[in-house]
Amino acid sequence: YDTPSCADGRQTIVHLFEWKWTDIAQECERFLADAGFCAVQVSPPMEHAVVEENGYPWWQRYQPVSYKLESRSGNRQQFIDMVQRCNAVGVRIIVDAVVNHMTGLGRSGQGSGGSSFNADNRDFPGVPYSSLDFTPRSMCPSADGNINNYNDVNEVRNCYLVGLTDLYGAKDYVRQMISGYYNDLVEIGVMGFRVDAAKHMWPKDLEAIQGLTHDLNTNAGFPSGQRPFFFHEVIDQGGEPITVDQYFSVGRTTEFRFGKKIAWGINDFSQLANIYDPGWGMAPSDKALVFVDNHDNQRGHGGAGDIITFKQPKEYKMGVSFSLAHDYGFMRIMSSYYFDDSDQGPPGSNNGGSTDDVPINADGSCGGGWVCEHRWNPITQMVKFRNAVAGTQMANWYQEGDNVAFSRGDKGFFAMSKYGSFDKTLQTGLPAGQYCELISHCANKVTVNGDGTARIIINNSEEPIFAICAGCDG
Ligand code: ARE
Ligand code: CA
Repeated sequence: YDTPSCADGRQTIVHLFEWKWTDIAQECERFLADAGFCAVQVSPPMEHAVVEENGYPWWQRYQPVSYKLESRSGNRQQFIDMVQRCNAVGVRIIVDAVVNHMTGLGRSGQGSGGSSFNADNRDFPGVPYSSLDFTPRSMCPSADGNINNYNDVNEVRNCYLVGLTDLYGAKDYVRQMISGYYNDLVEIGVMGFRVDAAKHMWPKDLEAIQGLTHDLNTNAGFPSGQRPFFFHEVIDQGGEPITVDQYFSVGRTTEFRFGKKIAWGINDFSQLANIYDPGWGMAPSDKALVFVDNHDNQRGHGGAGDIITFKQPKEYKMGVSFSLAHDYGFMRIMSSYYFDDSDQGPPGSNNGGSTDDVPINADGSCGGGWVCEHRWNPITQMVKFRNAVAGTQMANWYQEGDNVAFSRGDKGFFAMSKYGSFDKTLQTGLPAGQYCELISHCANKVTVNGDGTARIIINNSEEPIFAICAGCDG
């Protein structure tokens, strides 16, 4: 479950947060395929609660009403069309799977697909789930039925996360409904799943659900016998009894400590060494799903604090570029929309809860309130670098003050200078020859000498990043 079935050895996924299926299909075709992205993580595609009172917030999509593919991002037919069109150009789809719970208590009415529901009665006829399918109250040790104490494993996994009705994952029927949802998606052609709130599910229940989940669909271009890719959202920053290693048998885990270490390191380059800190309990590279920020911590939700985001563009470009140059973990890029309020939904949501299209400007950037970090020049270019150096080790580490550099085997060399001016001869580990510097799109040409050294010049205060790789033409 650890290995994503990327086409052509691609190495990076992008979270197109709250994008519509029609826009994602176009983005696969017009940008992501050529840019060398492996896959898109899409917002939860199942039917969700419609939360008018908070202005149709983004988080309504984390409150499932049924597993019908009818959401703010589009309907079933549009979802299928997206998966097929993305697969056709070698870009895979990863679904954000919200299966720990259904909607919050107090909610009832109709979901985004028209199914009726009543959370207080634990009644979700669109699945269907009834009161028998939710974790028995007797199994939750907390006084109010909610999770208050993260030091009690039974409380974290058997009580209600912020009032969300908790599914009883030990029950066969619940496992069948969840794996039925997965199998529907696998049949359509998705590659894998981000399991939301996996910390709040028992690993043995996840294992049972996976056991009922089919191999990837060969008609969608996957090799036969290939298992879906699974990564589990487990916020582990040390200090709690639930740790990422408890989930290694069921796939990868989100490594939230990585984003913190990047933020600290961009602030003080001397802290960029030893980004992978096993002493802190960080997942080994082949178990870690890494990211500089995510849709929660960029707006003060789960795991926030000491995180850099698009709101600090220069620092963010450096943080993401360094991460892409590094050899640790499987990398996810965040692609956001601008917001002032942490509840705020995507562009257009104030208009009755719908979502606007993503317009593309003449210079390749996005308009209409969409940030599109994945289209920011250094980030796009470093995705190519990561593909080119895949499988190599880091070497020739150099750090002095606000400058850092390292090589990736004999395939690539990366450097970064916080204040944008650097001029020094360093060992690149590369074969002699002429190389195109990637961030400048080959405006800078670099000569590597016979002994592997090269004069490295950075002269750019906004994008103070340098990268060359074997076979990369800019
Ligand atoms: C919303 C409202 C609530 C309301 C609830 C029910 O905000 O006030 O009670 O609805 O009606 C997202 C939002 C929530 C939102 C929810 C449902 O973030 O605000 O609640 O959707 O609409 C913990 C979990 C972790 C979780 C984070 C947010 O462990 O799994 O909290 N992250 C995922 C998603 C979120 C999503 C959900 C789960 C729910 O990525 O986007 O919530 O599906 C410490 C602990 C962490 C803990 C963290 C925050 O760091 O170690 O484990 O994370 O504190 O409490
Ligand atoms: Ca649970």
